[in-house]
Amino acid sequence: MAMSQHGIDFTDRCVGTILGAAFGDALGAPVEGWTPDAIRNEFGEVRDYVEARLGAGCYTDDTQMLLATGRSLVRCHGVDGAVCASSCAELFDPDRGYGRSATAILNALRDGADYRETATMLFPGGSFGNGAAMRIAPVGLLFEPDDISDLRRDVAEAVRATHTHPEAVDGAFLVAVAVAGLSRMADYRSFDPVERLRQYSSLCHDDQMRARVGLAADLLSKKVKVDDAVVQLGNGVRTIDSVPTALYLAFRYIDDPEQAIIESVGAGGDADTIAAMCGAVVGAMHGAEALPQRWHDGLERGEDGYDALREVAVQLSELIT
Ligand code: RVK
Ligand code: MG
Ligand code: MG
Repeated sequence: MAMSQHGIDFTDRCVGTILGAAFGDALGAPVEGWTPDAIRNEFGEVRDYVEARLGAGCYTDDTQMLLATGRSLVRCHGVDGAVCASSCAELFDPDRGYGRSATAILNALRDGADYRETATMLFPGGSFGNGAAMRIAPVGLLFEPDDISDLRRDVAEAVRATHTHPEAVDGAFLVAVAVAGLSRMADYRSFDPVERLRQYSSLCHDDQMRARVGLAADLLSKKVKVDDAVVQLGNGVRTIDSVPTALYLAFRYIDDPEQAIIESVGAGGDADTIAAMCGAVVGAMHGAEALPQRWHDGLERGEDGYDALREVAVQLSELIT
């Protein structure tokens, strides 16, 4: 067991980050695009993997890109934008449900395009989708929270091939900051989630992101009902409509990682991605051992499945310890 200077099992936190994302993705995928009401009527709560197009327990583009990003960090001992891009392009399986712009860019990268020129291929201002935030957690693991001066630059470089829009970069940066901080924190009771969200809000460069993360802090401090908070925060594929929601749910249920992920799936809309981002954050805080055994057992196996995700997480922890 690798104990970090903070007296925690940092390896388990890294595995919790990666698997938390994968579990959220695989749990949310079958209800991606559903309304919260439709999910409630069909399942009550989604507590387990259910059958879907790819099969029960199968993950989507979120985890595929996160795994590719993690592997590139291990290969380069840190962020190299070109390698992040080529690693994502290598693993790219269009069947896993990628966004429109992401698909076009990954195909172009496979055909040899320069990763510094692809982000605006489809949308002139770049994509504001949450595809940067959904895959960035491994980068957060590499940073000590009291030394994040280079984190924004590394995040931007890691996602540069697909996302340069300030909203998308803000979202990825906040997920990485949350993972950096919580993966090193001994006890979830040692921080004030409302204060933390306010701090995240102040880190945003994009005005809309700053406002939406501020709203998440307000809703948490006023103890607004979760369903109402999700309506106000959004559940869409746009970064402003999903990253603040995922952070809100992670902090609202920071004492209960299983419920945090279940509630994120229940938010509907971009459920796989909201639950993946929330899963990375609560997994960073609680570690893999704290996540339900049935989710470990049911996740897809195979070359890039459960064991591969664990392996890259352990390798990431070894870059630090
Ligand atoms: C399918 C107009 C824009 C836009 C812009 C819209 C997977 C487009 C994952 C685009 C995640 C979609 C998600 C996704 C991750 C983005 N103007 N519309 N400037 N920017 N959009 O292609 O990796 O589910 O409709 O960049 O960010 O599970 O198709 O992909 O939910 O957002 O996709 O944006 O998406 P992309 P991404
Ligand atoms: Mg997905
Ligand atoms: Mg999604």
